[in-house]
Amino acid sequence: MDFKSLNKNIEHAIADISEVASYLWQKGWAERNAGNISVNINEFITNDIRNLVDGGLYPHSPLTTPLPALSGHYFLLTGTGKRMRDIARDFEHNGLMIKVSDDGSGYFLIKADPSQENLLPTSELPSHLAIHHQLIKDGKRERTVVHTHPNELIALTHIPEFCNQQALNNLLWGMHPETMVVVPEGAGFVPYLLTGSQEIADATLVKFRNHQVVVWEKHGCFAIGKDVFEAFDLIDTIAKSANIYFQCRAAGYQPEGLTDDRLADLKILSEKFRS
Ligand code: 2HA
Ligand code: ZN
Repeated sequence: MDFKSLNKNIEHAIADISEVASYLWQKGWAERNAGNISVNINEFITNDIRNLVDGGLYPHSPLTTPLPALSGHYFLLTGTGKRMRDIARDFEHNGLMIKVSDDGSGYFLIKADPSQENLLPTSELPSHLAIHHQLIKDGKRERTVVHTHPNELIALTHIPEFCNQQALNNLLWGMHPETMVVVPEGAGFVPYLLTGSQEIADATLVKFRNHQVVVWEKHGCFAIGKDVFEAFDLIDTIAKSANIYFQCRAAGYQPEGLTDDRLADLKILSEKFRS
């Protein structure tokens, strides 16, 4: 099944994933198979293509936690063990579609090329689906989740002082005016937990109630957006702040940062942009 030919919306969603996958690789945030992307494409599955897609369903895999609000929803996902740089040039051999079962207890696989037996969903599927489930339950507009390994953010969480959400955000906001404008609620911080586990998915989910971007200690970060570009921009913005901090430190000084008054003005500005 040629995913791109299903309809224009799905074709665009795949082109967007591929473009952001190439940014992640170029940024140096996607070593080997690092990172993963998911997009809820349910609104793009029209009745005329539903039968076609459902004709290609593979056996059902159970979910650890049932996700009733995602019942029958379709997703585009990057494949486990696949390289971002390969996803960028060929989504259909490095990514796949899933459909959550009608009772939300599991999911079916849909592959562009069914002979690819090793093509399975990202190892971070529990976190991705838990976030999508909450977005739908809460009536939010975001439909994409991006996970990547930005060196500068990982490096910050190797400094015990910044393994604290308030201290981390004070630093990120203080390094660059744009960060307060783009991420006024700050980044959520999840202390170190085993990658791919339900525990890290649950801890991440709690943070996405009040944040658009979440940093995982000594691992990387997750962001949500209405499209993959919005999610990428959030990560790019906080990573830039972290970079500025390290550039100052590498040049031999402690950066001054923005004062509380300046940050308060920027917060007002961000509210104006959002209203
Ligand atoms: O896809 O990034 O967190 C590999 C990972 C796991
Ligand atoms: Zn990761």
